[in-house]
This record gives sequence, C-alpha cells and structure tokens, in this order.
Amino acid sequence: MASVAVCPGSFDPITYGHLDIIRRGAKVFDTVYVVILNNSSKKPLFSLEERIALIQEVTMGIDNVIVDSHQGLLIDYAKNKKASTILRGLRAVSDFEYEMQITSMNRVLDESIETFFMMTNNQYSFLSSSIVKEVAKYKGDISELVPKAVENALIKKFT
Ligand code: COD
Repeated sequence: MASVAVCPGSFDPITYGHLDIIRRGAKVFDTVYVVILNNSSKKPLFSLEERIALIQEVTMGIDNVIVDSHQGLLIDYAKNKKASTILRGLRAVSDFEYEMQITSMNRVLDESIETFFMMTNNQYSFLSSSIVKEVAKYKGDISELVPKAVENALIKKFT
C-alpha cells in the first residue's frame, strides 16, 4: 500500500528549514501533503493564498508533494487523505514540549495516525519563519534562509 504522510504547518512563510523536511520526507513517503492549517496562537503575515503559492513554487520539482490547506483539525485532514503519518521537524529541545503536546492531543483524537519527527539539518537548526520575518522587516540579508521567491515576497511585504 502506498505510504501517505501529512506535513502540517503555518508556513508563514516557508523557509529552507521547512523545505529540507519536505524534501527528505518526500524520499521516505510515496506522497507528502504539505498542508497549511490555522495555528490559533499565530497571526500570519502572508494570506493563505500567498503561502500556498510560495510553497507550490518552491516545491515545484518534487513530484510526490501536494500543497493544500485545511480549516479544521489536522487529524481530520490526515484521516480524509488516508495518511498513516504526520511528519514534523524538530530543531532544539525548545521545540520538544510543544511538539509533545500536539502529538499527544492528536493521538487522543486518533491513535492510528503516528507522528514522525525529523531532526533539522544542522545548518537550519536556528531557523524559523518568525526570525526570517524579523530580519526582513529591518532589511537584513535573508538570502541564505529562504528561497528567492520567498525573499522577494518578504521584501515586497516590508516595502
Ligand atoms: N528545521 C526543521 N524543521 C523546522 C524548521 C527548521 N528550521 N522550522 C520549522 N520546522 C518545522 C516545525 O518544527 C514544524 O514541524 C513544521 O516545520 C511547521 O512549522 P510551522 O512553525 O510553520 O508550523 P506550526 O508549528 O505553527 O504548525 C502548527 C499547526 C498549524 C500544525 C497546528 O497548530 C495545527 O495542527 N493546527 C490545526 C488545528 C489542530 O488540529 N489542532 C490540534 C492539535 S493540538
């Protein structure tokens, strides 16, 4: 049976850290749904449509990646796509508590769907969408942190 994973996030905007997890996940699973969901503790800078377009552009060469969005629970989306796995990235110990909380909650909602974690690539261990937005806001160089399309979109946002 084909393996299906869901890689969920806010992706506001997608960074090289996210992209690394998506690329590596796409080598492990037959299909990876990259899905934008609502994180109620975050207020996005980019609209849903802008975030989808950016992810589509930077994942264009990865054939088994599908970009999508969902306005509800992650676990319902995963069930609907018949996914066996939720794929998340882990950077530092600071991610652990939050990830454990949402993984446990998702397991209460449906214990048949497993969450797999991939350790960040060392070079992206400090990288987050928030830090990129902060640097872009004050006109710092973000070319090593995000793909060109995202860099241009951020420059436009803060001009
Ligand atoms: N290196 C490796 N991984 C990274 C890096 C990096 N540099 N940066 C980010 N990541 C990983 C994150 O650890 C995460 O796994 C993924 O990429 C996405 O990160 P974000 O920050 O874009 O997304 P989040 O954490 O805001 O996503 C949270 C969700 C939107 C998935 C969550 O809020 C959710 O599931 N919402 C839907 C409602 C729901 O089902 N809630 C119940 C669960 S409690």
